[in-house]
Amino acid sequence: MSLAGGTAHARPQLWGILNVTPDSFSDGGRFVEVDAAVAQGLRLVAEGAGVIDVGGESTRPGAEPVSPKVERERVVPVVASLAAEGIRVSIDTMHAATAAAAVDAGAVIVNDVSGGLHDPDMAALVAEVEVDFVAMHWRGPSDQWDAVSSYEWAPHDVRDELRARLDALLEAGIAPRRLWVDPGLGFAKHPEHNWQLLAHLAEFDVLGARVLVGASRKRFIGALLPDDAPLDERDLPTAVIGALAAVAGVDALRVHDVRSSARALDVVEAWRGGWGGGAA
Ligand code: PMM
Repeated sequence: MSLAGGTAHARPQLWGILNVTPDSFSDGGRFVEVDAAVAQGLRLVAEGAGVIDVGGESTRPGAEPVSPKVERERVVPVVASLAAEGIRVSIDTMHAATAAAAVDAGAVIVNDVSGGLHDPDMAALVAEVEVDFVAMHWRGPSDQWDAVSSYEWAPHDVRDELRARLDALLEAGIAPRRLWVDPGLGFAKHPEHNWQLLAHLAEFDVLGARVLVGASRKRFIGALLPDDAPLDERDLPTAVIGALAAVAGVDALRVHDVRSSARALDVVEAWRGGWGGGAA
């Protein structure tokens, strides 16, 4: 990530979210489910996603945990089909066994919301298979959030905790160029923490890793809207956040609605006279 307001930004990559959970593709049998997921992944790529982030376990507060076996059965056929189409696939999992199966099926990024803390085998696995690794800021599962969501100053606390994570991941043998960080918006964070993190994304520059931000449709965005606003009304504020994060120099945005975020990045590009900050 380059310095906020600096000149050498590349256009952030859009990572399209593909949740392969029964509630996201509810009707029909297994094949319909896989086909629908693959079709959705292809659609997101057509709209501008450079990566498809496939997840088989919801991390939302109150969601039922699934076994790594069920998670694998959900995601592997989808990962394999998308990878076979030449798409860069990320696997969103906290389980090393799921990550291993997904990488076998063609995934090139492991996105772990626990940053390798949940599964003690994760870091060694990622080091061995030599793929990119997203270390998201995490303070534990959602049933513990009440007890762990206080911060002295979120941007510094999160930065320092991510630095400790990166040290451990490097120690486990993951190459520095493979590492990404993510502030983990909404994970053990109150709305004000999320906004503070977004307003101070440049704090993460010092970590020397690429930065991914996942604000898409999160509850703290919903808090800006009327109570009865449907979920997709969060896409416009999500895209605005993406534009501002792009100006701050982030490397990737994880979003549900790729189309609106791609348009927002087009605006940033036009405004700046092209990525790299050419003269107006
Ligand atoms: N958020 C969710 C799931 N996975 N991964 C990363 N790296 N960053 C995030 O912010 C993140 C994530 C939860 O959101 P969803 O339920 O909308 O997928």
